[in-house]
Amino acid sequence: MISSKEKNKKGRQRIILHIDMDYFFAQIEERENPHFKGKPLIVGADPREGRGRGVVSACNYEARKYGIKSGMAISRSYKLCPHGVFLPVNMQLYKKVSESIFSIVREFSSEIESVALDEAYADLTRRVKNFKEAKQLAEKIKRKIREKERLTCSVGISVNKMMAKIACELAKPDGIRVITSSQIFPVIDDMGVEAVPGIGPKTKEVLAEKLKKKNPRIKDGKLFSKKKLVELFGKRGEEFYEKFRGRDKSPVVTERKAKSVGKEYTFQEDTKKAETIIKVFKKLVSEVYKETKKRKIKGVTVICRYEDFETHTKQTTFEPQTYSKDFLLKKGMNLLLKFLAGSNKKIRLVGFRVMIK
Ligand code: TTP
Ligand code: MG
Repeated sequence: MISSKEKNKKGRQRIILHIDMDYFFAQIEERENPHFKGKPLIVGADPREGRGRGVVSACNYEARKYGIKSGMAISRSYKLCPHGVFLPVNMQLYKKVSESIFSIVREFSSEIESVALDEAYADLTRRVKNFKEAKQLAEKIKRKIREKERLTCSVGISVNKMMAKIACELAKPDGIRVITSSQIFPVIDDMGVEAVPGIGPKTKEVLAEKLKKKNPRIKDGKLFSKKKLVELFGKRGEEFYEKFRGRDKSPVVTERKAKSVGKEYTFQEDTKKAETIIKVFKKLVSEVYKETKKRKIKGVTVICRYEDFETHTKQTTFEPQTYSKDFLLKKGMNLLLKFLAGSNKKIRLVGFRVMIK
C-alpha cells in the first residue's frame, strides 16, 4: 500500500523520474580529450600549485578505484594517484553542456526541475500511463543525450523524488532503474541511513549513537517515533520519519515558465524613419532570441505605440517549434512592415514578443 501522499491531486500514484549525468565534469573532459579515456582523470584544483590547495570537483571511475572522491583535497588525490590526469575546471563548457542536456529532457517532459548542473527531476504522471512507458521514455532520453552530446547518464523512476533519486543512484553508471511502490521496502530497508537525501555524517552519527549501532540501516530508523525524531532534529525529523518509510510528498517544482517573452523600446523622439525603427527592432528581436532560443514558440507579436499613445499589436501564430534567429526576424519584419506601410503617424514605441508553447 502506498500512502495517499504519494498520490497526486487526482488520486493517481505519481511517476517521478530522476536523471543524473555520470561523472559529469570528468566525462565531458574525456569526450573532449579522448586520449585520456581509460586513465584516472581528476577535474579540480591544480595539485602542484600552492602545494595543492583546493579540492577535487569530479573524477572518472578509474580515479575512483584509487579512493578519489569529489570534495576531497586535491593534494590527497595527488598522493593517491600521482600518475592521474589532472585537469582544471572548465565551467563555461560544463554549463553549455548542461543547458543542452536540460533542453533534451524538456523535449520529453515539460514538467522538469533542475536541481544541479547535471541533475533534474521530471514529473511524468501526466505524460505516461505506467512505469513501463516511463522506462521507454527514459531510454529515449538516454539515447538522445548519447547521440547529441556523446555522454551517458543514469535514470531512476519511482513514485516520489526521494525514491527516484535512490533508484538513479542504483542505476549508475549508464543505467535505468525502476522502483515500484511494492519494491520500496525491499530496496531501502537495508540501506544505510545516509542513503536518505538530507542525512549526512552528522545526522548519521546522532542516529548511530541513539541506536547504539555503528552503521544504522533505514529500517532501524523506523524504530524512532515521529516525536522522538522531531525532538532530535526539529522540523527535519518529521521529514526523516516519512523518508525512512520511503515517503516523500515534495512536488517537482517546474521552472516558472513565462508564457511569453518580450522587449520594447521607446524612442527619445517619436519617429517615422523606417531605417531607425528597423534598426531598433532588429536589436529587440536579437535580445528576445537570446532568451528564448531553446524553447518552442507558437507565435510572435509586434507592438507599435504611436505619437498619440494609440497602441496596436499584430500577431502571427504557427505550429509550436524551435527556430533560428532568421526565422524570428522574418516573422517579426513581416508584421513591422505592415505597421510602417499602414500609418503616417510617428511611432513612439516599438516592441517584439514571442509566445512560448
Ligand atoms: P555528482 O552528480 O554528485 O557527481 P558526478 O556526476 O561527477 O558523478 P556520478 O556519476 O556519481 O553522478 O555531481 C555532478 C557534478 O557537479 C560533478 O561532475 C562535479 C560537480 N561537483 C562539484 O563541483 N563539487 C562537488 O562537491 C560535487 C559533489 C560535484
Ligand atoms: Mg552526476
